[in-house]
Amino acid sequence: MSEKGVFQKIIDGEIPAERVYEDEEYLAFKDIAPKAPVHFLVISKKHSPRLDEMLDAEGPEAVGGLMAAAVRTARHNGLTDYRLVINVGPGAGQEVFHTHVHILAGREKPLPVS
Ligand code: D5M
Repeated sequence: MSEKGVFQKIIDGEIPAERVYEDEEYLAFKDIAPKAPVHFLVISKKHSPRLDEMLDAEGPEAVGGLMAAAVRTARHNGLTDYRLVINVGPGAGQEVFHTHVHILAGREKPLPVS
């Protein structure tokens, strides 16, 4: 069995995170190294390493569900204008292999995340 990843440890409460949204299926928390004044990460509690694998294993509903959770997180935190970023694969800058959506806000043109 593979070692538990950092985001799974956050879900399980084994390492701290500043939670900004949570429901039965999804969790959002502040990025530890923010690239914009507001920088949240949104994850599904059901582990999937990367977005393309999520699509293959769980179907488009899972991908749509994650995006909807990102919008709910933004609304829940009073954001109306923000950028959503998903890095898919190490060549695109993905470092944590638990599919996540970055929410970036508070700067006119948030920088790419990588
Ligand atoms: O983004 C992975 C992101 O995960 C990166 O912006 C840092 C963030 N990160 C890593 N560890 C933590 C913890 N422990 N709390 C909060 N945020 C964290 P990627 O798209 O994979 O490059």
